[in-house]
Amino acid sequence: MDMDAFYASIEQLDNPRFLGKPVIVGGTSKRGVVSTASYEARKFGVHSAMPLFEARRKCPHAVFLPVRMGRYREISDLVMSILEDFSPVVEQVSIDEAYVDLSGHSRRFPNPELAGIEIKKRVFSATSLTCSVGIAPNRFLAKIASDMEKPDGLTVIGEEDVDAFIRSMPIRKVPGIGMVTSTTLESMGVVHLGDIRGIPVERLNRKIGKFGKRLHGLSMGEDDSPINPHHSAKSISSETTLPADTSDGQLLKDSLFFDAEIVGERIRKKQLKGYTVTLKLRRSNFQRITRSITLREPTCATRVIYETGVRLLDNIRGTHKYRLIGIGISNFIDEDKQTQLSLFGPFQDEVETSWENAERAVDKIRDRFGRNAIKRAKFIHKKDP
Ligand code: TTP
Ligand code: MG
Repeated sequence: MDMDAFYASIEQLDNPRFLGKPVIVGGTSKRGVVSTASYEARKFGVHSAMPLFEARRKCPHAVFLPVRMGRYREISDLVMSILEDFSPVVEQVSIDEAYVDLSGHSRRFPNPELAGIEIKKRVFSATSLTCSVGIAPNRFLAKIASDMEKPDGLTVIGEEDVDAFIRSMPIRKVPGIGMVTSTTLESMGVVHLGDIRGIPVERLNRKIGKFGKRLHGLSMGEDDSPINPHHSAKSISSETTLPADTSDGQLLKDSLFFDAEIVGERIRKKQLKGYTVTLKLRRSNFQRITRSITLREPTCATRVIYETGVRLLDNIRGTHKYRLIGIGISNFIDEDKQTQLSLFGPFQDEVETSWENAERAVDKIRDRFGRNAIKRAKFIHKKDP
């Protein structure tokens, strides 16, 4: 299941005067990129990840709106909870997309198509938003099916359709195949996914790396990757396009702190802890840089996430100017499964968990009284004590 034009549809829902109009979500500054565009705006060639200035050129009469993450997450949680009524095995893979394992529910849903219809109905009645559903014998085919009749689609690929489907599937539309790989494959005479079957796996591996083996399996309709409800999020991250390119360490760190707080709040809410902190930067020439550190102890503390980000930043910053900075955490474990004790002994452990507890208390205060009810002293301005 994948929601249609997710952020843009929510904006249209909350502001009915935008219904039927091109809506482009992605911040209002000149410097950002498009998060998503309503289907009305897509007709003009606007799409996710396009620089906003280009979107403005293609569709000057569109409504441009900033991202309201909190609101989108609220609706996302509602949709995900509906999916959980259909099966306990739900794997959320992004804010608006999830896999639902209906196998083993053949008594409740003897006809999978009816389950799809029911999911769409329930999502619509709870949110007034449409989604697209793909039903298939495996994960890979379900993903493709969900995309085929967007928006408001429902596509079923039955066992008996798989072969014909794979033969007619253009190779460049296969998820995971980028421009480079599809060009390589096309130079080998591959037009459809089915054409892969005739190529020996070793040759594929030589040409396109280890994805070759998996692709060969997919071309035979084989994909045994399970739907794993515990892999719901593989990473949590937040990033900010700065108001102007800067090499100022303090400005970069303040921006980093803001994103670390968002990441910290989200990981605590999900009751996870993560081992790996990743810093993401984009230089003024758009060059991307990412650096990671894997911690000895998993964390959910904003402070630890932030300080790890600062360590990474100090290692690479130099005199370059940056236009974007962000931070993420990955490599999760469930908080309550955490049994391993600190390698540094009780003292370090106490310091760390006391911060986590303090931050959890801050989360509760903000939930109840709003974001600005409590903040770090360093962010209190003199004129606003
Ligand atoms: P998608 O499901 O890829 O896109 P969508 O829901 O807007 O449109 P559709 O599925 O109908 O094609 O992504 C879900 C949301 O994630 C999207 O509304 C905005 C956000 N997003 C970004 O912020 N940046 C991106 O590059 C992409 C692809 C999505
Ligand atoms: Mg979507």
